[in-house]
Amino acid sequence: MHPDLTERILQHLNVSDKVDTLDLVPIFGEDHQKIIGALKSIQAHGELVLAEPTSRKSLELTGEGIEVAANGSHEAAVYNAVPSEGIAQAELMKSSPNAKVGFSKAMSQGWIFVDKSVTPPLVKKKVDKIEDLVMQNLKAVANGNSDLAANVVSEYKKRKLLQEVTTKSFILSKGPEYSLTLTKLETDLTVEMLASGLWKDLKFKAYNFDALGAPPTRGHLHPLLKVRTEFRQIFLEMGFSEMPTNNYVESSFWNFDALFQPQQHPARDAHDTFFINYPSKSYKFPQDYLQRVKKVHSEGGYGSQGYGYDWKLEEAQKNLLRTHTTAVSARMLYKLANQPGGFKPAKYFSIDRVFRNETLDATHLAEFQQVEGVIADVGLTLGDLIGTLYEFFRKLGITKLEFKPAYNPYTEPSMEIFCFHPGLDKWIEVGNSGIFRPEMLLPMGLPPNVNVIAWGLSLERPTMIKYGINNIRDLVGPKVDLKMVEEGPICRLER
Ligand code: FB9
Repeated sequence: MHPDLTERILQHLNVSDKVDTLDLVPIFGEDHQKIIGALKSIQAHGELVLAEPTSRKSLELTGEGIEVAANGSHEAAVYNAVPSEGIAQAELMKSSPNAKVGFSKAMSQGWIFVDKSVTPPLVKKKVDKIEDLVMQNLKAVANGNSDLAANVVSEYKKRKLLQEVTTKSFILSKGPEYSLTLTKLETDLTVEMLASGLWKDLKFKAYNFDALGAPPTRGHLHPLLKVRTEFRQIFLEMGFSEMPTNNYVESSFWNFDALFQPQQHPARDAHDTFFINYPSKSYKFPQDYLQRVKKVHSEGGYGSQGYGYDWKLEEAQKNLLRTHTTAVSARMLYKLANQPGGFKPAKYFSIDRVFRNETLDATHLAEFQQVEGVIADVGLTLGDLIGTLYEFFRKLGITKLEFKPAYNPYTEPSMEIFCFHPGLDKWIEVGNSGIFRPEMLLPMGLPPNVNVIAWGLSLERPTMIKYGINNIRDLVGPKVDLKMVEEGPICRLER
């Protein structure tokens, strides 16, 4: 807005009682929107001006009308395309984009005719020259001075050369606080103004309650944490309690031996597991339980033949970064079996980091967050596990599941879980599951009629799918774009 436009409006009202803002356009040589902006600025200073809304209808050229005003009517174009010797109608139709309309108008004007005395019939000129009134009339309208007859306006509107527009404007007149100049509006009420009483003579800018505040700088939750919250909510809704997973360092005993995973199993090799140099060993184990674990590995028991190898304490003492949260599940189940008052059914879950010395690729790092659910109760069956999985994944918006037999050292039977993901429109692996083996549960002291069903999945895979991230390094690690964290939408897993 031109800075003195407000004063020009005030000065204009000093010499004329009323004026329509639209009539100021040619006077000020300014766009109507700029004049309205200046009016709003004046109104913010008080009732200097009264502005009564009004509107007026006016004619305006359409896009096609502007084209005709510049280049002539369609009928004139067709007339000018007819050579002195005449032209076949089909040829004439190709002469201009609107030749069809132009031909019928030129015929009705008597500018051209079809000579059927020759073969083929030819379109010929009927008059030597024409006056293109349509072009002249539209030019007049474009210049703002037209008093076209009503029937002409109606015809041009029908031909979509003219359109009627309603323009809103304001009739301005002096307000009760009229003045030739604008007094500066104060934006801050200061202590000095109050103390001196100066505030009484000042004008203050109206407070804009609709103004948006500056977005406060604040923290943003990482997508993994948003998805973790959703998973946690699902488990809590299903009556599960969260396990204490605040120990990344674990002994081989709890991570492997307690799960009946033999000491020579390849997963226990340094190629797959991160062993800790310091402190390299754990020494505190429940001795009676440890002896039962040693026995079931080396000699068998509880109906199992065991693995028949020389189980070594030193191997079990080795400290490592836990390779799965099932190590925590083992600790919790041992506790459940030996709590005061004896075993009671329980449902546990965990969501936390696990570490594997794996080959890194676009979707795998040396660590991931494992999600695990565990249910311990009398007489649980594979059907209970399958039913629980259907309910768990239903809460993730997944209803089509398939199960594939699999192998885990600590569960039998075991199943890989697949789902048809509607968003990806394909079957994908979504986890692993099984029933913990008796060789794991009975040495803990759990009653023989108690079964424990469990399943696991990762947090990264659903997060990457949910947030459309293809490379794990765009989700976690030093190369993550913090804008992704800041702008990531809230997480609704079921949608
Ligand atoms: O998370 C996995 N896939 C997945 C999960 C959810 C999802 O989106 C939800 C539908 C909305 C999409 C995909 N997987 C398990 C399958 C694969 O991604 C797999 O390639 C990677 N697996 C990890 C381990 O790989 C070394 C995912 C991780 C995994 C695998 C098994 C368990 C836990 C995590 C387990 C277990 C278990 C079994 C029995 C008893 C107790 C625990």
